[in-house]
Amino acid sequence: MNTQPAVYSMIQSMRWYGPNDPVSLADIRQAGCTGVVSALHHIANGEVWEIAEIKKRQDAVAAAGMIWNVVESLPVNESIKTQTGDFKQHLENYKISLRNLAHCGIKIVTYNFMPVLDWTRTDLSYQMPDGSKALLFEMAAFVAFDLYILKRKGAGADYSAQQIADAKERFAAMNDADKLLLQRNIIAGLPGSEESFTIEQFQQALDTYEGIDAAKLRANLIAFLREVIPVADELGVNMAIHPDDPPYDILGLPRVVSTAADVQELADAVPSVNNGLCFCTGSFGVRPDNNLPEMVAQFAERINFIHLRSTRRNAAGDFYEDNHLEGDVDMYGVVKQLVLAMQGRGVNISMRPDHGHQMLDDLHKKTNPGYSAIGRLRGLAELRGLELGISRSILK
Ligand code: DNO
Repeated sequence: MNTQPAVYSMIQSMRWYGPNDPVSLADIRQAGCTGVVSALHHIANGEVWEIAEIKKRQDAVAAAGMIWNVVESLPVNESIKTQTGDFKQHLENYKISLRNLAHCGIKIVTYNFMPVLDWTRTDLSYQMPDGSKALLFEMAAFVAFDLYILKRKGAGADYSAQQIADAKERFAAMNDADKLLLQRNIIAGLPGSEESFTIEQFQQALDTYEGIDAAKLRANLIAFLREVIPVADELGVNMAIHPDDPPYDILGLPRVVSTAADVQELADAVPSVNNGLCFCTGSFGVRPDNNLPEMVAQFAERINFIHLRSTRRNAAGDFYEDNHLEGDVDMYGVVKQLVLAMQGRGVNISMRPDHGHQMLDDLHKKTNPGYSAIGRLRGLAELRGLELGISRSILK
């Protein structure tokens, strides 16, 4: 008889953008993954994901010897976030897509509730000392975009005199190509973002949030959860909201999934554990007031999906994506809490190494920013070793 207690561990997964992804499913499998995180990016935001389309993606992943275990993302239409226009129809569509996914056996669904923009960076090829390239959020460049390219009304009131002076100096040093690139980086849509804008379209999108403050956005999010979580409960689907990246208001837009208190409010409003979290260390970790290991312990029962990466910040508010085990994130503390959470719940939770540096051979290839093969492979390999070491030493 086997008397060894079961050891629960993270299900190693990687994001795959579909057939156009320069990283192949075979690459992902060779990285050691059993899970593939994917979305039907070719279906317009807000449209129903039909079973046939879901099956096609699922079959492609299965043919490569893996499982499509997590949807990232089933996007929430802007009309739902603002509660305007045809939002009720979009809510219905969302529920139908969830039913169709559950019908196919895909039961972890990630989404976010960030207004207009998804994740945001200013520089997608920030040179690291070792020659690899990372993603950077540089505050002075971001403020310069807001004040001098977007020229958002009232933007000046959102920044300190120092931030404005830094932005002015930064902008003065940019040539036209730099300005265009900065604009593109911020609003043309990073991989996985569902939207891409010109400056005019972007301003129009911002205008739709006039009068929507954090309280209103949170109320709209809770209204969304009250509609969707009962359906998830019925289907056995684990929803996983992705935190704001970066985790604070930007460009006058409120953000309401940035801190432990934010998450707790959502949990209190809709207690089902299917109202869960995508625990993204790279997003939460940008704020020094987020204690990540403590947050894992606090939300252990509702962490339905995990993104592991690290950032390094400075006093000016810049941050770049560091190696997975370096930077400001206490990755040891986080993984230890995750190992404990999984044993406590008796589940394996899906995890993907989030982003990675563009390095080695990938420096000469076209890659999706943050989603090159080798950088993520390095991250995954390090995280896998960290987890094994922790489990072996604490689970006697
Ligand atoms: C960035 C990603 C995000 C994430 C969405 C989830 O790399 O983590 O784009 O997929 O915010 O809805």
